[in-house]
Amino acid sequence: MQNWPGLIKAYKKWLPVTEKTPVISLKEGATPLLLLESISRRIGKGVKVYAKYDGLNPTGSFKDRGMTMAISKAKEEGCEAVICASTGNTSASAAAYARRGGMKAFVLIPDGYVAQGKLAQALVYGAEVLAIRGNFDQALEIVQEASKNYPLTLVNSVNPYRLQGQKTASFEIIDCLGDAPDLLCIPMGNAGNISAYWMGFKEYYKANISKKLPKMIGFQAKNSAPLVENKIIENPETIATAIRIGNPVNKQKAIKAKIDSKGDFYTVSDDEIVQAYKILGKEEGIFCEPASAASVAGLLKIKDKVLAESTIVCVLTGNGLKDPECAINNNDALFYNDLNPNIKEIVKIMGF
Ligand code: AN7
Repeated sequence: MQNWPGLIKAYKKWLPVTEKTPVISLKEGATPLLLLESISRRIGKGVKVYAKYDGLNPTGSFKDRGMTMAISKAKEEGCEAVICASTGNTSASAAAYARRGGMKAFVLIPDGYVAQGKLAQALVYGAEVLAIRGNFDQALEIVQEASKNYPLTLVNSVNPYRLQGQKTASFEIIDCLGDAPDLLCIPMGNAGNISAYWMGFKEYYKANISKKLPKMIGFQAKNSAPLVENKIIENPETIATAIRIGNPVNKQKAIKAKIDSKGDFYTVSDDEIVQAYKILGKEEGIFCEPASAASVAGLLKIKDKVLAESTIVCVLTGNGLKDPECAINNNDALFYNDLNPNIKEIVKIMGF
């Protein structure tokens, strides 16, 4: 859409904003819903699988949907500084929107476990980056405490405006498909996004804009799966650093979404994530980050449970460019280097 105004303006009657709310936007939202032919073929049974490619938001992740709302409301309330803990994407998004709104951004990250692209963004967007010797869960405890005691607005997904903004992804899916899908496959970290999607689906359903509600299928990485194992994981580990989270703050909301939608939660191994990541890249032309590939990896894993003729949406939460190290280390490409600049040698390698 050429004159897309950003999601707050596009969906304002569904959002807690008024004429007085200063809209801080980078024209986020309106991301593509792409048919995945290769993945659909792998599932078979006449199933149609789509990707909601939210890695095409302005800072490269779905966090921008929540951040335009959280930062606009913070600005409306006179806030001068925001704070968040982050595995990377929240910090990039918070920094971009806070700075655009003329506010300071303090971001706490687990030192050594944030993908390079995300760290680069937080730095360039002008955040004050505080890397701790600890994991995301510890960082979140600190920012929750700090925001209680100091003039700082917390913009993690405990901030209700975050989920309000993020629910618009469900609206876009229904606006595009004409109804809700049968299954919504989504990676879970802090489980804010699955909760937000469920809220969005319910709102359109209640307003009779959609005729059905999807089953919410959440996926976590195998050694970072507190929601599947139903316990806090003290030392979560996974290649998908975005979802390396052991104690999700939106646990109760996510469990309710699962139960109310008759959905389910599953784990996927790092190998399964990398497998899906590669398929998306080389067969679909879609470069997402490993955490995002967890939704497709999970769907492939549970394909025998999928009903014939279903419509399925997998949420691709972040852009592949966020994590170049993962890309360089996990691909099946033929890469010849240190070649002589000689046409005969070059075409010989090409097989001519
Ligand atoms: C690409 O940036 O928690 O279940 O601090 O970056 O709503 O937490 C990121 C989470 C999925 C999980 N995919 O979403 C952070 C952070 C990507 C992510 C998730 C994240 P939630």
